[in-house]
Formats: sequence, structure tokens, C-alpha cells
Amino acid sequence: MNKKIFSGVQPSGNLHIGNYLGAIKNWVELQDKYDSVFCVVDLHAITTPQDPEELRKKTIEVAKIYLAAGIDPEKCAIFIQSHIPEHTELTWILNTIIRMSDLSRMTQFKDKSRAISAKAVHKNSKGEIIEEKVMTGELLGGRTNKNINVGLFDYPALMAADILLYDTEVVPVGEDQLQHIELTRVLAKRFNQKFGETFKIPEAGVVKEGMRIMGLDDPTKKMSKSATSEYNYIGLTDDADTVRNKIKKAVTDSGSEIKYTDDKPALKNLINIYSLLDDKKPEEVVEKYKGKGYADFKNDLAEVIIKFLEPFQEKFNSLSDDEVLGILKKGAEKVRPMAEAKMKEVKEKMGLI
Ligand code: AQP
Repeated sequence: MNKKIFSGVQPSGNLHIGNYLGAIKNWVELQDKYDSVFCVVDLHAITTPQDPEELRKKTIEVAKIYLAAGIDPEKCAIFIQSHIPEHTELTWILNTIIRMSDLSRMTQFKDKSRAISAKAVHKNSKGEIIEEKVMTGELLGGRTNKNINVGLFDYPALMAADILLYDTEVVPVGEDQLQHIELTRVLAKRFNQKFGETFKIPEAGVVKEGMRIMGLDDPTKKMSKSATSEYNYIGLTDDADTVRNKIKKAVTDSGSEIKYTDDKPALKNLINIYSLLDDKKPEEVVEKYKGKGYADFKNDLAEVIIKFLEPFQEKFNSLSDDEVLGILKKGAEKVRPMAEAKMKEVKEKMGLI
């Protein structure tokens, strides 16, 4: 029996090279060695506001990206999270053992809840609105935004359910998700202790390279598909001109020399992207641009990205929606017996008739 892996991506925006380098690339390499389950986590996506039409489109797009990247549906199960209701059912069970303090510690929740604006409405004694003010995270001064939906807070419980439902042993994710995997381990142990051995204790499978690709407009924050500016990321479906434009506008550090150091985080991030996509060590990239300036480096970086994206996009564009929906349906059929069996076991252990 091979070890099991599970991972997923939210259809919450345009997938970017950070999602690819931090997660999907690794899945492609692992699919031959592990029993692999890859999910489009639409229920996670709705923890932030989504337009229904866009969500439908993005859900199919994410599956196409998996396939274009080289995930083979004959070897793995690819499916949509909401097609297997046991994910939400197990989330509820886990909600009964997860603590408010567990969830309050999660940095992703703190970051995302601060990014969502809150509307402050001031009324006079007659109930008439005298002032309406949109409070962004900054205006809230780091305080928790009370208008955040419970789903965003509970996001890690749903993620734990995804993982534990399939006896997952390894979860290949980017470094930003490590805290959620650690919590999943805590929940599995807590449940097993209380109700008897039920869940496998999973491990994170983080690749060192590509661990965290930073935003092109701000190298202190990770590249993110829900970023407010599209100049934050290179989308996997961006065309050549868009890539050139985004790399041209990407922030760089002061100076003109191509150096790979922590005090030049913007440049370091661009060198990382270059080296990962061109299969070179960062030192080799630095050596190549010795005596050259940022402009030469950035022009070539754009071409390296375009060269990577071309065959990827060709495969992506060749896939029809119907074909992909068929693959997703088959994937759900493959995993359904596992999910049902695990929920049956959980219910029995807890005394649910
Ligand atoms: N910048 C990144 N560098 C490396 N890995 C990354 N991942 C995300 N951003 C980077 C990894 O991609 C996988 C899928 O992520 P997700 O869809 O579950 O959500 P996320 O981690 O919250 O990613 P985004 O792009 O920032 O999405 P939004 O903005 O919608 O929240 C994960 O394995 C993640 O580690």
C-alpha cells in the first residue's frame, strides 16, 4: 500500500506561479509515489465573498490547471470538495473538539480578517444614518473585524476534515499552511484520545524551494490570488504581454547590482522565481547577471516565465469544460467510498446512531 497524500487549492481567484511552485509542482512529482487525492476546495473559497458565476468558472479552471500541470486523473482522484458532503459533516464533528483558542491563534485568519473591510454606520437618536465609514484593516488598527463570517474563522476545521477523511499521511502544501497542518495533527490526536484510534496523524510535505513566493508589489507579503492588485502576482493564465508588464512594474530594491541577499527581499524573490522556473541555482542566476543591471535581468525573467507558461497554457486551452466535469465526477466517485466509511467509523465511535 502506498502512502496517501491529499491537497487542494481554492477557486478564489487567478491561480499564480506561487500556487504552482509552492504546491502543484510538488503534487506532480509525488503522484507516482503516493495514492493521491487532489481537491478543488470550493467550500473554502466561499469563506470570502465570491460571485456565483465566477466561482463556477474558477472551479473548472482550477481543475484544468491541475491537469495542465501534469496531474494524471488515471493515477489520482481529482474532485470538487462540495461533491462529497462528508467534508462538511466531519467539519461539524471537529467543531465540537476544536477550541476557540485554537482558531484564534491562526495567522491566516488574522491576516484575512484584517484585509476585509468593515462598514461602520453611525446613527443619530432618530435612527437616521449620519455617517458611514468603511474601516479597512489598517483603520481597525489590528483589532479583529467583528463582521467576519464564522466560516473564515472555522476554515482550519474544514481543512482538517479534508485531510483526516482520507487517512492522509502527507499533505503537500506551501509553507503558509504549516500552522493549519499542525492544528490538524492536534485535532486528530485529541479525537483519537477521546474516542479511540480513528484518524491517521498527517505530516506536512513542504518543499524547501518555492516555499513561499512573495508578492511582486510587496515582497514582505506572500503572492496571493485574492490580492487587491493584479500586479501582486503572475497568473498561470496571464498572456505574454501581461507577464512582461507585470515584471517590468515589479518592485526592486535600491541599488543596481543583482544580489541574492535577505536585505534585498524583492530581488531575492525575483531570483527565486527565475531559478525555480529555469531549473538553476540562485547563485547561477546571480553569476549570469554579474555586471548587468535590473533591466536586463527583468527582461530575461519575463521571457523565462513566458517560456514556462506557453506549453502549460496550450494544454489548459485544449481542455473542454465538459471533459473536465467528467473527470471531476469520476474523481468524486473514486473517493466517496473512503469518505463514507470514515464518517461511519467516526459516528459509531461517538455514539451517533
Ligand atoms: N505565495 C505562495 N508561495 C508558495 N506557495 C503558495 N501557496 C499559496 N500561495 C503561495 C500554496 O498554494 C496552495 C493553494 O493555496 P490555497 O488556494 O489553499 O490558498 P492560500 O494558501 O490562501 O493561497 P492564496 O493564493 O493566497 O489564495 P487566497 O488569496 O485565495 O487565500 C497551498 O498549498 C498554499 O500553501
